[in-house]
Amino acid sequence: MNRRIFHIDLDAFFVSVEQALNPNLQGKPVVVGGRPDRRGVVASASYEARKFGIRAGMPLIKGYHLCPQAIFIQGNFPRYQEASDKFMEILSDFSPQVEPAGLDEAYLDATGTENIFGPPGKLGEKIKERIKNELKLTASIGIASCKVVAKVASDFCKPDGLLEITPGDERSFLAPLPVSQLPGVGKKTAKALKELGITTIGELAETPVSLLQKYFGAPGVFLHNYANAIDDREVEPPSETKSISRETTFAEDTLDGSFLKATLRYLCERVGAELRYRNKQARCVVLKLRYSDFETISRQTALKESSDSDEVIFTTAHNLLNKALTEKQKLVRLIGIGVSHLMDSKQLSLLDKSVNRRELLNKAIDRIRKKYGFTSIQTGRTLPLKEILAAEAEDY
Ligand code: TTP
Ligand code: MG
Repeated sequence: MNRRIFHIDLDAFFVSVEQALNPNLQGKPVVVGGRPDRRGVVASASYEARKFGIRAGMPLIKGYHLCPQAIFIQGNFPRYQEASDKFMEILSDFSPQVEPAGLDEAYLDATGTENIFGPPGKLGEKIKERIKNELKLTASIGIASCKVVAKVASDFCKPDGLLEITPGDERSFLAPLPVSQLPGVGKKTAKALKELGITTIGELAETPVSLLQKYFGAPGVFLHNYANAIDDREVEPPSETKSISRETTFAEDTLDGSFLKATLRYLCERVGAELRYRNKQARCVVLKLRYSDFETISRQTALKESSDSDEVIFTTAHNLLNKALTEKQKLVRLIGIGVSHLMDSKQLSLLDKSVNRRELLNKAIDRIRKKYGFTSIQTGRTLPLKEILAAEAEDY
């Protein structure tokens, strides 16, 4: 049976979210990435800005030279995360087979849903309409019998497009397009292919697979298959998270106990926030250390009761750290913390007021961080990390 796979990608995502919130930005050249007099690159450019040649990944200053009248904005990641969550929720109303492929893109398998939603083109229109009404955003949708063709089709019909490739037409749709349109063909591969005299996907499809394998190794087989619209990858909804971890490598190896402790605290808070975001509790805490000679150890403790509390994770991890530091007196290059054996959060006992207060405090901190960024609020114990956090905030 012919599969009906959708690739849905939001148009000029970061910029469009800003435009939806601020109508003054609509219809104008807008760039999200930061102020042009600062170091940094363009994250997203409105289609009006693209007319001037501005592209994602370009230094902001170059964008400014191409279009000085463009409006440059810093951007606000939590807003994009929120829009992304709502986008995925809308898609999940149409099929249980939804695979997020990025913040603003997903595959959806609609095979066999005609009885409910009508033909694929109609379903595509419905999805676009809901995204438009509920998020004030436009999406482009490609529909085909396999992932790779659906993705090329959604790129091809941008912005605000809908393109269905009829079964049997896949190869002829791909053939005239430049090889750079094929997922997996970056600048380097496109250049190497050009040296072999291959510039279109059709030419790539005709090239013997043995030759592509000789030049590109195993990826050569994928290139050949994709160019011929051969792609049997399934749409795979994300599997249940089994563990959550955060780690950091130091600029300089260290044995400074208070610095290690503060870093550990920071990482535990990140892990705790992620647990609560996912409505999970953990039964096991794992500490990872890599020493300057690259020896790597991990030590773990099972918790008596499952928890999502920063405090519990940190206290457990700190005990593990102290033990590890007395075992070995070697400079530390990397520290990491993970939690595993996850289960869905249960209602905490109302009788245990101290647990409940901590829970409320963690929730309040999460809300502030969601709004203003993770580093907007620091507990006393991560204060020695001020410099690292400031650098991280700037990178963002
Ligand atoms: P894309 O879907 O590649 O780009 P886009 O949505 O801005 O534009 P379009 O799809 O219409 O071509 O990426 C989605 C978001 O990911 C984008 O809005 C910002 C972010 N992003 C970066 O931060 N840096 C990048 O280099 C790219 C390509 C995207
Ligand atoms: Mg996009």
